[in-house]
Amino acid sequence: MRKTHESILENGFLGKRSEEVKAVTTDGVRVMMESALTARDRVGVQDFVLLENYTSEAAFIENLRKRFKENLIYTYIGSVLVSVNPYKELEIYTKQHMERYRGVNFYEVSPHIYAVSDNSYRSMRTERRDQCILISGESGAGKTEASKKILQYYAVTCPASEQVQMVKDRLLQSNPVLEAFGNAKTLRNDNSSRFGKYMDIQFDFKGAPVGGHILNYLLEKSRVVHQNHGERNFHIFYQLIEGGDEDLLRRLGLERNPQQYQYLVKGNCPKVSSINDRNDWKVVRKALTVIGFSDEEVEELLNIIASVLHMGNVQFAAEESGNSFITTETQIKYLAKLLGVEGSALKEALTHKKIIAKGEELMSPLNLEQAAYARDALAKAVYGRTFTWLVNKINLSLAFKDEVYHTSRSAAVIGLLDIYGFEVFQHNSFEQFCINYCNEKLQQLFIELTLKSEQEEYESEGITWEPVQYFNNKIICDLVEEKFKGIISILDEECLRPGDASDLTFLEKLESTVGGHPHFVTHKLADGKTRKVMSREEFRLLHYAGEVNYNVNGFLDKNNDLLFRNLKEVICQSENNILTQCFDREELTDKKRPETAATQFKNSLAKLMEILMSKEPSYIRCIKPNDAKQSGRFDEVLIRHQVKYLGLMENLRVRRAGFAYRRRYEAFLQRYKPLCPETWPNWPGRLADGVSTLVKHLGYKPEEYKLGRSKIFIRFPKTLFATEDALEVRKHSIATTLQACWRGYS
Ligand code: AOV
Ligand code: MG
Repeated sequence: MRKTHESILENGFLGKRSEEVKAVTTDGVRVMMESALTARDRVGVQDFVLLENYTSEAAFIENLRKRFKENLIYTYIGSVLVSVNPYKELEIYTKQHMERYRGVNFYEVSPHIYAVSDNSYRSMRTERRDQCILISGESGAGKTEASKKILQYYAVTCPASEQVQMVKDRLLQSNPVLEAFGNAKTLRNDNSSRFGKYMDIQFDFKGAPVGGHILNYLLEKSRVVHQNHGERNFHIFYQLIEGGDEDLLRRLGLERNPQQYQYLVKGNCPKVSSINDRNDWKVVRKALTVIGFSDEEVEELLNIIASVLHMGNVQFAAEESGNSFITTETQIKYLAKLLGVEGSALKEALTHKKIIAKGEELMSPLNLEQAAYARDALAKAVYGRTFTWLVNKINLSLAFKDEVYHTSRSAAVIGLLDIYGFEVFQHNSFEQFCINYCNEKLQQLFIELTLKSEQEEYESEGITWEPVQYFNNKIICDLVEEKFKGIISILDEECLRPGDASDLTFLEKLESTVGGHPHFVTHKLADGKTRKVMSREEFRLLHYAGEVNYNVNGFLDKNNDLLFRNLKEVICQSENNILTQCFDREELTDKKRPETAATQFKNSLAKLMEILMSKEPSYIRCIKPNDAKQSGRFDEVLIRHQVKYLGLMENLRVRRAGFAYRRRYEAFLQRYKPLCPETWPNWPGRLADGVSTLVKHLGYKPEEYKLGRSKIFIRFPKTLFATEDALEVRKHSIATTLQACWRGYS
């Protein structure tokens, strides 16, 4: 109780942190105001809501800059956490910090990712409602680091038995494994997530984490066979080569030099100063054991990883007829051994395609280009499916089973969403198209759940206020995903169309179908002339976060994502247990055409949105301070751009116009009714009248609250804190009375 008051005086409403203010006495109000002002001058306010000039973007940026300079990377907009990547290790993630945030009211302590984590946790516990934490921001802004910090917070602060400790360890250790196989160095981020990840942490009735489940989204498989200049393949390849011991490498037929492997040399970037592959290998190897991989499984997994490297080194030459043949026998030998398949069958499948003519099966030879294509398709399929297997395997190890109640349902979950951020490169392809579309969807969800719903709520509750204008990106989501006329539908149509369909016919169809859309641009101008700055192979989307030119080259292929049937047949025969699980023989007899990659992605995102909508959301909006991955550099132009597209100013205006806290009448009355003799133990009349009586009794002033149709809206957090304190006092006095009675009896 005392602690609460002191911290309210020291912190929240004056916008300063306890450790930043030296001369504060709780009874010396004048002293406090003065030091608060100087502190605020230096470190800014900890909630943008407290900015005097809250509609000014310049004031917003200035506040961010002040705080960034003081290493205060977190700031609130109400309950939304804005985080600026510091690009250096800060001493703010210790166990002591975690303890400081545990069980404390959101506004009482300085902004921190732990406050958001704790707030979600407590809402889950007290309201028994599933939560989710949505982390967004562009590539390199700090989403993945944020999600790891949250997980660590739960692992350290939640109660644990021996059984729970094992779950915590597994949850934590799933990260290095998934990052090894699913992250890579890009030009934007040395540890860029190349897959989307949504993880449910499941809690039991006591609030202990008892299980977890991961959903993964579209891995960027093309990286397995090609990397742009300055980028790398997935970390695991370099980790294995740098860190694997001599015996292991000998068994896998690998040399300790990434430059030996065609699939690793494309980006010409074997070493990254911020990455220690050898150490990371040790971490990953240990993590696999903690998660519960047997030695055999690890061996089979590494066989597959090594086989991909050997695949990349398979070379072809052409006979006079143009038919290709394999020139690298050693590679085939290793491949046959590692994949557990017939060498000759593999060789044939890499250089031929099975066709069925007049009911008869024929092997048609492939030319050089086709053979290389088949090889790369195999490498991508093997790696991609192994990644999915890995996620499933981790899920099995995290699965919650209640031995007592024989149920796999936990009491409640907290979901963490960490996807690939919005990205723009010199050359953008199908992968960037999917990644940026995913970010559009997430922004749409943010708008639906905060800006739009907040305004709608005021309306439906009959609370008067000024509407705020904001850009709704639904129009771009529709452009991409609408049935029959969206870009994905048109792409699928071209993929299914027999005959002369190609990437360029796809582009032509786009022009004729969505050419007039305000967020779509190609080299063609409306008057038939051409736009010189754009290539004839590109279309441009005006995304919420900026313009991106997409080169259509490879769109059809990547969307079709087909593997020649005879290659599939060979891999289905594999003696490697992981591969037999990944390549099911039933697939060979299944006549139905599988869904295209983009449609699968679209459907899985739609499902994800449903999952997120069903939970109570919290938001972390990550900002990248500069493009050089450097600490201490605050690039104003870049930051202003992000503040704009993340809609932070609109967010602030909606928030400022609104109320800090709202609760349904029944929940509010249920909790606070002991504080008023007229509502205790039960209020017989209308709920709204009960709440009105209660707050009048508590001395709420008219400007502090409003009563809507079904909810009470409280403008300032301090009003609520005072009420919470009163409740504490009341509980305490009841307990003391009970104890006295008890003593009287005994
Ligand atoms: P991202 O997840 O948002 O990008 P990361 O979380 O991987 O970005 O952050 C990029 C890098 O920034 C990390 O590797 C760290 O070096 C640094 N960093 C981020 N947050 C912090 C922090 N709180 N403290 C210290 N360093 C940090 V992407 O996955 O590319 O969209 O797709
Ligand atoms: Mg990431």
